[in-house]
Amino acid sequence: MNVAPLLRLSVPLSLLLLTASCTRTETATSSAPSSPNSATPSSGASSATATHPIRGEIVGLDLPRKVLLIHHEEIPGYMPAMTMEFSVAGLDLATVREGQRLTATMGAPVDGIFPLTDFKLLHSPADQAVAAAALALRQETFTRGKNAYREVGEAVPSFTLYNQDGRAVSFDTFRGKRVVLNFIFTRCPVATMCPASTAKMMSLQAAAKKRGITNLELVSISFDSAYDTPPILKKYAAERGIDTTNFSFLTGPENAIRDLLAQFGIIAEPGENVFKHTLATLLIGADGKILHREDGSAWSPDDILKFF
Ligand SMILES: [Cu+2]
Repeated sequence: MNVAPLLRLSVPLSLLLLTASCTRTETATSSAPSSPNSATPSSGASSATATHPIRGEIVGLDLPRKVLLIHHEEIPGYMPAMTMEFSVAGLDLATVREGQRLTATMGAPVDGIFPLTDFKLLHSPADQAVAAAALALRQETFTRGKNAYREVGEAVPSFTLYNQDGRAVSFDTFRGKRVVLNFIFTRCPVATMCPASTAKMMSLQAAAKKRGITNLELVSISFDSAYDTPPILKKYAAERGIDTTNFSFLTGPENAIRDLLAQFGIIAEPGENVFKHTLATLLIGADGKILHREDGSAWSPDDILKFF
C-alpha cells in the first residue's frame, strides 16, 4: 500500500486501481506458462482451449481496464500460487472488492489477461452478516424516508460493520453499555475536524478510565469506506497508540454508511480530494437510545461524562 500520496490525491476514489497498479509489478503474467500456446495439437491437456478451476482472493481492482487482480492458489499440474490479472465478462466490478474469495474457471490468456467463467464469490459468515444488516438498514432508511434522522431520545438503528480487525461487529453487541459514536475519515486533512474529533475521543477514553467507568464503548465509523479498509483503520489506531479494547473503528458497504449518515444526521460529500463533512458525537444509552449529541469538535470529555 505504499502509494505515493500525490498520486492518491489526484485520483482519490481510485485507490483500488492504485493498489492494483502498485502490485502489478508482482503479477506474473510473464511467468504464466506459455505452454497452452506452444502445445502440440496432440497434447489435449494443455491445449489452447484448456480450462482450469481456480480458487483465490481478489487483491486489487483496475476499474478502467476492467481487470481483477487475483491471488490464486496452486493450480495442480499447471502453475503455482501467484497473483495475476483476470477478466470476467459481464461482471460489474462495483459489486466486488478486495479481500473477497472466489472460485472460477480460468481460460487461456488474451494479451496476458486470463478470462474467467463460472465466477463465484465465496462469502464468509462475516460478509453475509454485514450484507444482511446493510440490506435491512437500506429498507429501514427507505421506509423512514424524510424521518430517517434520529432525534435525541430515539433508538439508534441496528447495524453491522467491519472493525479494524476485519471482524463483523453488530451494534447490538454494545447493548448494556454506553456508546460514544462519531464519524470520521482517516485521510481528513483538516486539523480541527476528524483529527480533533479522534483526539477528543482519546481523551474521553482516558478520562473515563481514570474515573473507573467501565461501561463505555467508543465507536468511530469511517464514511470513506472505499479507502478506509480494516487494515487502514488498524494502522490509524496504531499510529495514535489507541487502546482498541473499548474503542472500535468501523467500516463497511458504502450504502450502509450512507444510510447511517442519514440516520445520524451527518453530511459527508466526496469532494475532489477529501470529503466535505460535518461532525457530530453521540452518546447512546445502554438501551440503545440517543442520550446526547454534540455537534462539531468543540466538546470536552466532561460534556459526555456528566451523563455517567
Ligand atoms: Cu474530517
